Amino acid sequence: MLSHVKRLAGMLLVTAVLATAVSAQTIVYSNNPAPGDLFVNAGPANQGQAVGTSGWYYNNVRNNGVVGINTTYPWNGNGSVYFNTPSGAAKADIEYLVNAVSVSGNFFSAGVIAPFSQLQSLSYRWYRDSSSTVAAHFHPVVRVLLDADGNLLTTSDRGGLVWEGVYQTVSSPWTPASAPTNSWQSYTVTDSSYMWNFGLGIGFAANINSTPYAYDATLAEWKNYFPNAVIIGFSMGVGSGWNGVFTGAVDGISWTINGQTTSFNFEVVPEPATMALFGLGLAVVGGLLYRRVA
Ligand SMILES: [Ca+2]
Ligand SMILES: [Ca+2]
Ligand SMILES: [Ca+2]
Repeated sequence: MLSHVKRLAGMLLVTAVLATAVSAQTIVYSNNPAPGDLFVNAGPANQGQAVGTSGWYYNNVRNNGVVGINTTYPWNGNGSVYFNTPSGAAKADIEYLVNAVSVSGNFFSAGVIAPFSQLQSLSYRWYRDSSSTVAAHFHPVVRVLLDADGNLLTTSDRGGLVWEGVYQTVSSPWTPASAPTNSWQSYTVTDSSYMWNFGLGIGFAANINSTPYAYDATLAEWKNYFPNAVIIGFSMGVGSGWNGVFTGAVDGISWTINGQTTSFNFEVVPEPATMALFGLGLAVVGGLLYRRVA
């Protein structure tokens, strides 16, 4: 009798420890049960959709771009964020925004995550299916979304910095000409990583340092260039002018700001049948406890 109680207590302790370890990584569930989500917009105007109340949004989707947490390329569980874009102007992103507001169906951040100067690192994982016909260096990018002067009341200085493997000619483990296919790739952006910009009140791919090339400014140089900037979101996505089809996925994004790491795992919401089994399991445990007490 006592041994049973001890064993049960032990199991509960193990469960508690596991729960603590997992909680460092927030799971973002799809809106729909398996096989999950496929958000698509056929029109040319950017459209978005909230992923539950997670703070993540399918966003900037246009020209038959597709994005959704589904089971096509599972990573660390049953799902990941699937992307598919046909050739041309198609685009699809998934973005973490603060107090996001919808403007004609596309979402914009209305809040601040942290001062840009406090961003220490950013990492994510991506997958390129070998069926993709876009140029070999293309893969899902990761972006830091910024308000350059830190004043949210002025919006013409909004934009972001983009990390792309093809520009990491020094630090990349793969040849710039070709992104690996059919396998998950993990990359970490640090102060020495090269990033290029869109928006921020300085145009597209601005050259902010003394070298003639526009794509060789490091994250550290950008932080020095915009000392008052604030982070208003993070973004991952594909497309926009890619000549050819892209099919792939992203998952496992995390960022470290002022010593605090925030991580996400995108998963497909358990099916009702699975939830029923889970409920049955709880009922069995409850029954055992009840009998033990009785
Ligand atoms: Ca996952
Ligand atoms: Ca501003
Ligand atoms: Ca330069």
